Amino acid sequence: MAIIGCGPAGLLLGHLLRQAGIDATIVERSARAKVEARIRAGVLERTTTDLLHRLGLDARLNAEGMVHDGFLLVSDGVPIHVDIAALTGLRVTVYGQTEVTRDLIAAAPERGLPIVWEAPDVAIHDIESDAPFLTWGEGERLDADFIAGCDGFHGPARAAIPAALQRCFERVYPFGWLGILAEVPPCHGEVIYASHERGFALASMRSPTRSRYYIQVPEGEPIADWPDERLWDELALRLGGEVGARIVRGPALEKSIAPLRSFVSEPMRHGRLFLAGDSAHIVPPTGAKGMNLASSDVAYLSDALIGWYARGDGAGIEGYSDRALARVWKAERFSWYLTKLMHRFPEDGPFERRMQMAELDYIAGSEAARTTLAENYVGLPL
Ligand code: FAS
Ligand code: PHB
Repeated sequence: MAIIGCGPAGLLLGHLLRQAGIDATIVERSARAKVEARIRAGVLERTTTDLLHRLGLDARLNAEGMVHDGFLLVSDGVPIHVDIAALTGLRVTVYGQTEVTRDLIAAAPERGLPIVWEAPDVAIHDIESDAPFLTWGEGERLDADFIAGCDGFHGPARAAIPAALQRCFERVYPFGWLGILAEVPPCHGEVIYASHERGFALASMRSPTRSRYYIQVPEGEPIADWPDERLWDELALRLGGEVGARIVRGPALEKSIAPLRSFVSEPMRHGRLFLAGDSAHIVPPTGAKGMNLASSDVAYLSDALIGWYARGDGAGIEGYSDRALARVWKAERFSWYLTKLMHRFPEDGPFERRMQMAELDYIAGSEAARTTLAENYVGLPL
């Protein structure tokens, strides 16, 4: 098995296949230090934590992960608690994607999972044959039975599927998320999603002493316009009330703007090539689904490949794309819905704002509405 990309999708797939005794090699464009330094997702649904438990690579997750029973929606300063544990019997764990990646990379040598770092110009060959292969650098080649494109949104795998067979769906949002990571205690014990006249804000964390915050900013906003103090002021305004007043300020360890888009490329398989994770789909991070969708893709794909290698059963492989996409589209819907509910869109007027406020007011008063939110947030069943 040849895997392109050493993010959560590639690493989880590689470890699951190795655990089943299947040879797998990860080929990664970047240096290990760069991959391990990325600040990305923060909330793990059960799909991801179950895989880490199954792999026996959850020691640090169990020791340092923060299990949350719920999250908060704030509408113009008024909090709405969504008690996911009471509503679904399930919880989420706050444990940075950065840490998951580090744990999986650290375990690779002992699990017999080779990672080729800094592989330039990875190219995909003969995926319509039963002997596909990768090439890279100066004459490097990896022959495999299958290739998994776990190479993210900008990798080469998706482009290897013939355009005539590909269907892409995309919504680019007219704003991005300006994120800050700071060594300061969180302002609240749970993740907060705040809807405010001035725009969306999110309060999250990485540990009891390290916080992660975001605010919605117009697309193309220069980060130079956001010195730390201005960002802290805006966060206090948008989170509002007691929570905003409890924000502890500190210097940014990392500050960046991520664009937001919804994107799906169908199918997620062509011949001996499979797509998993961001190579096939992107969600706005509002629903905390990005990394967790990579996990569900990999759960399906590893089951399919194990069936093929162990029993010569091709049903899982044939059904992979449809099965993965059924869950992808439900996560796309939830992420799009929560993004539309919580953000201010430049084209929206007073009526649309009232619709958002009425929806939040309905959620505040309806256990059925909060249950719908909760069961999507904890992750739909595989
Ligand atoms: P990844 O992008 O993580 O990994 C792909 C890997 O492939 C990378 O290591 C890359 O270097 C490698 N690669 C690319 N091209 C290659 C080539 N040609 N040859 C070899 N290797 C190649 N999700 C959330 O749930 N919450 C968040 O807050 C959140 N914030 C995000 C912020 C940013 C800036 C970004 C970009 C994404 C964010 N996401 C978030 C989504 C993110 O977590 C992804 O869903 C997750 O990383 C998906 O994992 P992978 O599919 O493994 O892709
Ligand atoms: C984060 O902690 O980075 C985070 C949490 C929840 C989200 C997105 C990001 O929905």
